[in-house]
Amino acid sequence: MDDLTPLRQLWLDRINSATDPAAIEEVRLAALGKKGEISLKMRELGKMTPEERQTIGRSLNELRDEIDAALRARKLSLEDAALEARLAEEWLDVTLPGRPRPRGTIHPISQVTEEITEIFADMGFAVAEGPQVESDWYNFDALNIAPEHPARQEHDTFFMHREPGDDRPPHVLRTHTSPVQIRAMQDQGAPIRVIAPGRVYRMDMDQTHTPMFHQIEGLAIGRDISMAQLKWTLEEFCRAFFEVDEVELRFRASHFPFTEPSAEVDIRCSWEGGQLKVGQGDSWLEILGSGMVHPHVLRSAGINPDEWQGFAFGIGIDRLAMLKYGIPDLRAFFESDLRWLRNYGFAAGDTPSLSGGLSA
Ligand code: 2U9
Repeated sequence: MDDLTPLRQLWLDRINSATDPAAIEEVRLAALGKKGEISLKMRELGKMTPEERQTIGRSLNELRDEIDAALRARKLSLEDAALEARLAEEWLDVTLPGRPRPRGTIHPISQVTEEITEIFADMGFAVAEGPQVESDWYNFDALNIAPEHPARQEHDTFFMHREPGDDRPPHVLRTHTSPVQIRAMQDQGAPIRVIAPGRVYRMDMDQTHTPMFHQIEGLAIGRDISMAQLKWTLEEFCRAFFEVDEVELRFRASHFPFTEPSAEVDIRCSWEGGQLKVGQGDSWLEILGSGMVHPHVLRSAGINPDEWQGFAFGIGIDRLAMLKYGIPDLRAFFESDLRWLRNYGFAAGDTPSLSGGLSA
């Protein structure tokens, strides 16, 4: 045990051959761990004479310290080398041009749907959804539109295919979102306050019609809900939607099978310089239809009309989007023209909110 030089060389070689931190740890345990070679040798000192213990003990202590220092130094140098390698691999050229802005935009119809939904949600209306393929009962009968009613033809309905010999009435592509409110009343009963935004379908195609378009309908049923509350609700909606302090609405008597009385609603506006200004001027612009829900409709949805009453309204989203954002051509909404979408689309993340600004 007198000459520790070969042992020293052996461990220093092993340390230098270790190429990663795990190998270093392995060498440390084999040399200096509880059962490591150097530790075992130190334990043997106990069996030696005091003279031997003094000389060999000192040499062993020196060797242990040297191996320990070599292990630490090797570990540090391996870590430095690993860091260098990572830095070399992950270098970044900060002089490169920035990434282009994401090109996707929010479609104006999605934006306007969100805006309208936000306004009514703020007034306590929950959002309801339902199927786009409906039975004729939900789309027509429940809404007081009898089979022979001319409204069935007026709606230019798309009928779904039935197998030959299947004489059941065909399903239809819903012509309005009203079936959603029928289902909501059946599910939740009264009182109820919901809005139903979504796609609707009518077989119509010209400058002002597309076979698929978007509606948002509202329904509020309570014990004594009246036309007065309908008027206030719609005024609040228009103020918020058109982002003006004052609006004036005009209710014109109309007829819909599902409401009685019924009214079409116009808003005071001006078209000065070809630009729509809401709340001032001498023109009137029709913006929606509304009325008190017909007792037959309430009864169809399982609600007793002697106990409950309320209002409903229907808004064409596409037309409102055109009016608010000065979009001249309805059909462009559905042509997927990227230049049009870049021009009229909204930045992703600009979620409309009443506190943060609807269209800001
Ligand atoms: C239930 C009861 C009544 C919804 C209503 C209108 C009047 C209306 C049009 C607006 C523009 C359709 O997209 S549009 O062409 N809608 O004029 N909609 S009252 O009445 C309902 C709905 C559901 C259960």
